[in-house]
Amino acid sequence: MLKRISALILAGVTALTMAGCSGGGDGDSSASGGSAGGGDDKIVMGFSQVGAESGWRTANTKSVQESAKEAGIDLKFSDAQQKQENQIKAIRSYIQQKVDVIAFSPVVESGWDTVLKEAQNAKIPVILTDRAVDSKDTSLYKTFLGSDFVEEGKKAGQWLVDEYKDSKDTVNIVELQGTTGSAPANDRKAGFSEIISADPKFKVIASQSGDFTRAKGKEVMEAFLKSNPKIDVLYAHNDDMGLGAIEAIEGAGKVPGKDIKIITVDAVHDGMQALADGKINYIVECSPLLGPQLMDLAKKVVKGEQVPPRVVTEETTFTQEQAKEALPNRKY
Ligand code: GYE
Repeated sequence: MLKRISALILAGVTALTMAGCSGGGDGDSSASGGSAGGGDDKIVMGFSQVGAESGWRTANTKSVQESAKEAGIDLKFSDAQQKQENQIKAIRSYIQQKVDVIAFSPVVESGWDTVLKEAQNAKIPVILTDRAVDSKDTSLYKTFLGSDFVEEGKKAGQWLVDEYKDSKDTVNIVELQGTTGSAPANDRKAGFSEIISADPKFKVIASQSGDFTRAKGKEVMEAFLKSNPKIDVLYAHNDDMGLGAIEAIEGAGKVPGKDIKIITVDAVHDGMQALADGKINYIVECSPLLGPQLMDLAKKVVKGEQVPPRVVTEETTFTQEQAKEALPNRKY
């Protein structure tokens, strides 16, 4: 008798347990499981891009958009046309839309504290990509992913020091700076200057912004050529300005790469082509392919996981010979 009762109880408990287990999962499981774990919980990222000023930027935008798709992240993208006020507007609209994470590439370094505070108050994590901000309060963003621009400037300066190591003559340098107030313009100038200032034969005789564009690079180089009869070297903070300057140099009847040596930064396709053709002498690489790392960081940040405060991109440099070899396999 007792045996029968306990057997019945056991059977009941088992049945209940099974019912409990299968509650949401049996029969209907695909329906209920589908709605709980499906598309609804996709991470939404608001991304504010600087603009479309250069080949680098175009490659960077493509990398971000493609990687978001691959990572299953819903990307809201806006182009600020090189204007800080447009970026601030975009970030405010992402806050209003309650996105899961905001990423942006700040056009200039200063003036971000207020809007970053607003994102922090709304508990939306922020990731800086490509360019830095000068905010003292580093808790305003989770991490900064991008190149070491000071290092890039130093590499450019070092090439020059090596190239002219056997000469005692003065080397007249003109510099085309990137967008005024931007991290890459500030840092590429500082790194370069630090290296070349060790030898007084190097003289920067003119330095002006070409806003990272080809058109401006050409325009400013034309002015440099008019007011400076002897220019030995051009240091351009990106390939596009260098390419614009090449047009100006050729227009003035001089041979780029020979009469005037040219160093640039980025290593985008058109720059590498000009390097392989002998019109540029040296390029310091700056990788625009930040998308995959950005998406990984975004996933971690949204989950509340710790991420390193600074993620530096790995980069190299190219001589004319190296450009010829690398060109066929270049993705951008
Ligand atoms: O070098 C330039 C672009 O911020 C690293 O911006 C980037 C720079 C890049 O316009 O071509």
